[in-house]
Amino acid sequence: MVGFLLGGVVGLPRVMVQAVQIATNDPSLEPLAVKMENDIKTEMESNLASSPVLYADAFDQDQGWWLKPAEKTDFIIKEGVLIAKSKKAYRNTQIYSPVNSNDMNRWYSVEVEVKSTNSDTAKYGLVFEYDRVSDDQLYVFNVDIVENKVYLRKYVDEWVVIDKTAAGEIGLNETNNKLKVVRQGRRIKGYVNGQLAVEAVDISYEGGEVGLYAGARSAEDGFVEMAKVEFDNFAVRDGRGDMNADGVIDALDVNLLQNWYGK
Ligand SMILES: [Ca+2]
Repeated sequence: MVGFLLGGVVGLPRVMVQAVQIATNDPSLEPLAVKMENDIKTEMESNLASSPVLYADAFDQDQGWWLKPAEKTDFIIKEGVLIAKSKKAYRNTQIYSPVNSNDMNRWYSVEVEVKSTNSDTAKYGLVFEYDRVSDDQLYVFNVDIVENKVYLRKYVDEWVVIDKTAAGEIGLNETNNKLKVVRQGRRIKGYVNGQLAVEAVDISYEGGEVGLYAGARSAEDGFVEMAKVEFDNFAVRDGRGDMNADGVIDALDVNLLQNWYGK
């Protein structure tokens, strides 16, 4: 009976799904609702750590990375790492992987190891949900070494800071840091070396391409111009299979999760 009810709501308008959610107050359905909520909480705590790897890259060879054209920026894959270069003040280098998150229902994670190799003045991080065609949507999760801060930003006609925090324990020159973005429905979380740094509820985009970010600071402000940043062990995990109670993602799961995370 319960299975039939769940299957029956797939594809119905949102208002109908919400009506069914109200109906979970029915005592006969309560155990399922509790089980789903527990599963959701378990998944939230896991931060997709055990989800299957959709794409992994140790940069032993070029698997199809591409540079968003920008003056005085470049990258090279050699000796097992990807090296991003930015040779002009405020030029940010964006390098995209072959992965697009469009199909993952905003339920995935992106992680990488990164270090600056010629100064402590670089910015570096991850880009996600970039739209190559319109070129006007993009999230950036990055460490700013000069400011000693961690940022979560998005581009909607202009740059908007969604969340920021003090950087905490960050390895400086020649020291690897592990960065990770977790997208769970409406929620975005950014981790530095396993510690939650920034968090927000934001669904500006449906999905998009994921990749790497590096930037140089202004020489006029007293910082060196050129940033050289080294990335390794990039991975994207697909969390969709873990997110629901019955092993099959459907419209009810998505709505429950989005509502739960939106609170
Ligand atoms: Ca490597």
